[in-house]
Parts: sequence; structure tokens; C-alpha cells
Amino acid sequence: MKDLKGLYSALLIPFDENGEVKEEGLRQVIEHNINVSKIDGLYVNGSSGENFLLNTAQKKQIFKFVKEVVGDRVKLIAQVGSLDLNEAVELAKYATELGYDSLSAVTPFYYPLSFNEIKHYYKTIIDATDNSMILYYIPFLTGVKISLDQFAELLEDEKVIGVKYTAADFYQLERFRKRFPNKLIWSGFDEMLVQAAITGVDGAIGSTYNVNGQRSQEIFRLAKEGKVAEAYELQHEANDVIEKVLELGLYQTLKEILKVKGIDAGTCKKPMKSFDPAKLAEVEKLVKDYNL
Ligand code: NAY
Repeated sequence: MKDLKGLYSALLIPFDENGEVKEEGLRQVIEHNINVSKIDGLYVNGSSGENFLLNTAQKKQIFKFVKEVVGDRVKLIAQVGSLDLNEAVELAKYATELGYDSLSAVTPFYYPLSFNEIKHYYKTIIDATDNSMILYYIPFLTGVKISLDQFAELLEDEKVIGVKYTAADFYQLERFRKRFPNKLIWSGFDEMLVQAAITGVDGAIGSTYNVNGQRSQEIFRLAKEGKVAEAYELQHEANDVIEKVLELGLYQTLKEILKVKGIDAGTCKKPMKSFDPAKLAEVEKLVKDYNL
């Protein structure tokens, strides 16, 4: 199996005004990620891909197109989690046949499910293919919390290779690292990359790496080498960018940054709002000031 460690962009997807995927724009976003952001891989159909606003045909279209464009140049993880378990299984099979390096699935959300129901959900997806699985833990959006002992139960299956951990619970992260030294952890909060790297994660998956990949790679490398003060200098810069992006609207503004760079990153899918054109000068300044 490939070494899946490293920094992944949670791939942004360009949409047109009707909510259809702009394939040519997506090609440009992918090339930018590989050639400019210098990421190690792409996390496809995650939150940043607006996945939970898409129908099955669009999810498949994106999985197929991304693989066609990327080939084997960088690693690919397919997020297939869905409230419709049948859809999750279908997507898991589809992405595996396309050659995705691993699957990942968000914890099922909205309905307050028991841990046994969540376990059954993962087992059903995992058993559908011979691919590996990365748990996608993001309690602030799903409302689903998993304890360390519950993680242990999910990780008993050797096909579960690790977790994408999007939470700021550094105590749990430290306990996780100590208890499961052979499992992989990808950090999901770009604004806390230094802290996550010091805690011993194996990589990170984030939306802002689409536009700020090289600086983020450097943060990760420096922190891993114990050069914490230097890493923090760059994290401060990254967080200036993230703060502004969050203020202006996360995915809209990341797409706008790409547009300033000449990439047709399209718009967000409704009901997400589009970027406010009155704020364009602020984005242009951000790109210039932080050399994005
Ligand atoms: C995903 O699946 O796209 C992710 O979860 C990537 C992680 C991002 N989380 C969300 C909810 O977008 O990169 C982070 C996040 O955008 C960043 O840290 C800014 O808060």
C-alpha cells in the first residue's frame, strides 16, 4: 500500500450558476494544487467540495474527472460518506474501481444515532470493497462525538487505517497518538497545523491548502523538525489569511483567491451564497500581501 502521509488539499469544486460542475475550471484547480500548492494529495468530495449539496451523479462525475486529470501524480482519497448508506456503498465501489488510494467517510449526521449504528454504517461501507478506510471525524459540523474507546473499536478493523481529525481537542489527539501509534492521523484544522504537527499527526487535509499549500508544507516540515518558533512565524501568516477568508466567507473567498490568480474556480453551489464583488479589492490585497 502507498504511503498516504502528507498534506492534502480538500479539493474545491467550481460550480456554475446552475450548480453544475465546471470541469475546465476544476482541471485548473487541480493543476494549481499539484504545480503551485505542491500538495501531496487531494481529498475529494469532502466538506470543501460542497459534497453534501450534490447528487450521486455529480459526486461520481467529480471522482471520475479528478482521477482522469490527476492520474498517479498525487495521492487521492475519496470521501464517500452519506446519510444514504446505499449511496455510500455505491460511491465506495465506484471510487475504488477508479483507483482511489483510500476511502474516507464522514460520521453519519443529523439523526442522533447510537455508536452501534455508526459502527454498522462503517462496517457496511468497509466490507463493500477491498480498499482502506479513513474515518472522517468533524464533530463541530456533524454533532457526532466519538470517545477514545469507541475509536478503538472502529480501528480494530485493519482496513481502517486512520482518522481525519477535524477537532481542536488536543488532549484527545494526544491520547489517540499514544494509543494507536500504527494508525494514521490527518489534521483537519489548517489554523492549528503547528499544534497538530507537534502532537504527532502524519499529515493534514484542508481547504486553505488549495491556495496556501507551499507555506503550509513549510509549517508542517518545520514543526516536525522541532523548529517550532520558525513554524509559528509562518502559521501566523497563514492564520492572517485564514482569518480574512473566514470573515469574507470560507469557500467563496478561497475560490475568489484562485480567480485572482487566473483560475476559473466558479462559484459555490446554492444555497451557499456567492462571493460579494464589493469585497474583491480585499482579496486582491490578500493575494498580494501574502504572496498567495
Ligand atoms: C473537508 O472535508 O473539506 C474538510 O473538512 C477540510 C477541513 C476544513 N474544514 C472545513 C469544514 O472546511 O480546512 C478546514 C477548514 O476549512 C479550515 O481549517 C478553515 O477553518
